[in-house]
Amino acid sequence: MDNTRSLSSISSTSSLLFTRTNEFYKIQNRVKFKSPRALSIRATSSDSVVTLLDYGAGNVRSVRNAIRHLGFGIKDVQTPEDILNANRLIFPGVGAFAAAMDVLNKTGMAEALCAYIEKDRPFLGICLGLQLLFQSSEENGPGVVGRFDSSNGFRVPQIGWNALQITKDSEILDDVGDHHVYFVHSYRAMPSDDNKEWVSSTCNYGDNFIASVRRGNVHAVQFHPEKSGDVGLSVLRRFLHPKTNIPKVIACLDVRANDKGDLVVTKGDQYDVREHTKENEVRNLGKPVELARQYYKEGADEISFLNITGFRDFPLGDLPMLQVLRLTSENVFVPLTVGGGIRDFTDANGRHYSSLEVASEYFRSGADKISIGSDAVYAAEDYLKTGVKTGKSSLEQISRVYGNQAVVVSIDPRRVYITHPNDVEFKAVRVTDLGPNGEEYAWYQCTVGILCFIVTFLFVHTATQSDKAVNGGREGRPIGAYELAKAVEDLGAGEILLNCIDCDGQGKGFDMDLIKLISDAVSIPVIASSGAGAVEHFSDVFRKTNASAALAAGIFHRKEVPIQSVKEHLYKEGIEVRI
Ligand code: 1PR
Repeated sequence: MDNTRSLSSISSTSSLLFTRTNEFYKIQNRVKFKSPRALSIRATSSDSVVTLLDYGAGNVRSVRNAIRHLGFGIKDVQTPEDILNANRLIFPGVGAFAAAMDVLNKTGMAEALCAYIEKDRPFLGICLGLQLLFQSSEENGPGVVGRFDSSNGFRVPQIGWNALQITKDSEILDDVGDHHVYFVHSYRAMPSDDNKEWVSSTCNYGDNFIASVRRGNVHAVQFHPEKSGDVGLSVLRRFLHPKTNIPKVIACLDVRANDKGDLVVTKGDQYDVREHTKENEVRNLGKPVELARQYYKEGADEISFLNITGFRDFPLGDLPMLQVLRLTSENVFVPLTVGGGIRDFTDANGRHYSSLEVASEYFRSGADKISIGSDAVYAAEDYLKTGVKTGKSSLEQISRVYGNQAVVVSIDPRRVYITHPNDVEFKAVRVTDLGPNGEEYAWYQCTVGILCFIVTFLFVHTATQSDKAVNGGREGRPIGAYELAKAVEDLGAGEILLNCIDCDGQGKGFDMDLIKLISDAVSIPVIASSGAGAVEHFSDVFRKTNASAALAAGIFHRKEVPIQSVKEHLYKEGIEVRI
């Protein structure tokens, strides 16, 4: 080791991570909201660009590739200001400690890094990027970095896979468990009483050394996540999609043309949106733009429009829907999601529209995110069959162009009870409430919208009222919600809207078994949907699952429970909300 000062010692206080951030934490701890584990909510990242500090001392190509693979763009640090302006900074330190500090000092990057870390801005140091946070071996004080001792028979450097002992909740290591991660290093930082508060994992190679640290938004790992397979990618993903403590309340407007051709907000019971009268008309609960404005004023954190017949009726033919978006975005200043009918389409004149064109039209009209339902099911089925990402599905194409934060996948599953989890090839859960014949398990079968021609074929000339056909016009597919969620995450979805046909419109609460299953399975945010009937259902879903947001429709449309009441209830329950 040399005597070049570390990042922790170049600032006027002797140890950046120990001293200054302690103050920060004292302040944070005064915040009055409770933050139970179940409230560790993931936010959608509005920023899909990561700042990378590559000071040119070595090859960080794999880190770049891994970041891009996860759907993020890269901005390279050119000046110290780039560090200060970063929203999310990755520092894959390479080379020797002394040489690295030398470059960082000469370029003014070291000071900028200190200032950045001191402000608790999101930071991930990798390998040397961890060691540089510590004081070097020649200095006194906590966090000493030194060379491995080779006298005890261990070869130095350590080059290979090793397991971690996780010592505290670090968020980014949530998927690591017993999996091995890849190390290549001769020096390591040693755990001590002084640094035990922020060591999040250790590893043993001759002796116990620090494998990762976490202090607020500042993370650093000694191993190489970009070389550690899927589990390493999950570490990067969890850093890029951080958890926050602010769950969202989303108002959903299911829209469709009624039988007179007017675009209305409707709402089904288990997806049946028709009144049970002689006329059997589409239930009409109001006008889309007006309701969206009202919910925005009442405090909705996001608004979703689902064009529920879009899959069978080409959505670009549905110009009123684009108009709804344009008008709503004029004075509704929260994120707008629009879904329905996002797929490749050839119209009656033989003109082909790609799903990307359909999505682009939605974005141009004011949508912040698009939501894909049926087409994502087909894409996931193909992907699971072949194991190949073709890059051609609507999901992949749109997330490649607009970023994965702009792509929601809407899942519409139906509960199928079984007596034993091995009865199906899909992931099953033990259900909280037994099935009609005492079944203890269920799997969640995904469904898709039925295309026009199929309905026409089956129900001669009833295409315009295909939802009069069974099951709200939906067809079950040979894929479970769990398998779909994992597959679409791989294909580039940035968020999951998790509906449940059985609970839709029932007002009895969300399907906790389903939401727990999916929100634990993926690391992208999950929106719990279907079944909200009372304010307690919202606090329940945030406490008992890892859902990032809860969506409701009927109770808002029927004015049974205003959005403010939901927010007030969550606040009273100690759940942080945007007021
Ligand atoms: O398949 O890409 O065209 O997308 C179609 C979209 O339309 C999907 O997102 C699908 O969920 C939705 N959809 C299709 N048919 C219906 C229907 O109701 N017949 N609506 C439908 C889905 C479900 C929720 C609903 C919640 C909350 N609506 O989003 O708002 O269940 O309701 P609640 O609080 O009243 O219980 P594609």
